[in-house]
Amino acid sequence: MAMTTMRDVQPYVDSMPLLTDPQALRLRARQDGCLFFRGLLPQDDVLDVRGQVLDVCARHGWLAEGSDLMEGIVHADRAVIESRDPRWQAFYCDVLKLRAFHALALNRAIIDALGVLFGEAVLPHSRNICRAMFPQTQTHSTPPHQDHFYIGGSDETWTAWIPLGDCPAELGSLAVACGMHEAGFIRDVHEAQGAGGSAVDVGEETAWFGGDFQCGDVLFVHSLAVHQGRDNETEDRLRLSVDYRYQPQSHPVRADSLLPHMGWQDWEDIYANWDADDPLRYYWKAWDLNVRES
Ligand SMILES: O=C(O)CCC(=O)C(=O)O
Repeated sequence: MAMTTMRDVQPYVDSMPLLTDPQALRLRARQDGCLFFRGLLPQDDVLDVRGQVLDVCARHGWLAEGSDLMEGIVHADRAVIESRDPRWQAFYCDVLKLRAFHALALNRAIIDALGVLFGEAVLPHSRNICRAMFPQTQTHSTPPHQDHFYIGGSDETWTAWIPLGDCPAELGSLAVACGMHEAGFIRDVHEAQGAGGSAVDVGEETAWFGGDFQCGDVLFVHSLAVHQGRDNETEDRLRLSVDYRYQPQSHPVRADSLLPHMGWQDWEDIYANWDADDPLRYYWKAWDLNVRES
């Protein structure tokens, strides 16, 4: 659905200086329901994934012929929406096979930052997600939602939202409703167009956190924080981003958080062209986890 109107948008506050002060970091996390880190990731690592995902886009005929790959300029009149559309499925299955896409989720800078927040070992879920949002597809912008609705398990689960490259607000970044996480889990959820397909209502008087992202920035969103995708208002640019989820390792985790996103392939399909002894394969099996079916 087109994004909920945001009359009051406050800029994200950079939490980089709090990484050496766990108590202050946890206080901000409790208060804001989100944590923004300017330049947490090395830009080269993010751009490497961007290039590989755009290469998949190009192979699927999504990009303007003759354009610079890294610009992500879409083919005129082409708009593929995240759905069961066979064009989307074919693209997405190829993206999920990219080793670099999964490796970025385990980047030391992310794990270390969340280690400070959790005060214990971090469990990165392996159900990593990539989003590709075409320009002028506002009716399919991600509706306001809480991630706990989809993830279950521990509500101390955090999503890292990472744009694959610079992402000014007009390209369609992510906005977080201030304070809504404090009300707990919202059961009043209705069907809506856009990633996930479900929405919660947010009043127009609600204040939001939002702003421009630079390549390397990371936004962590608590599983009860209400957030929405912003409309991609550019003329011809694809917005690429990833969602990776994390929780304290001692907390219960729902089994499907460790399965490939969408369920269109299994890990053996994804790992087919990876080295047989790649340490990223089934990395979570090295830990004694409290895995629950629901
Ligand atoms: O990138 C988006 O538009 C939505 C990402 C998101 O909110 C999520 O995966 O929970």
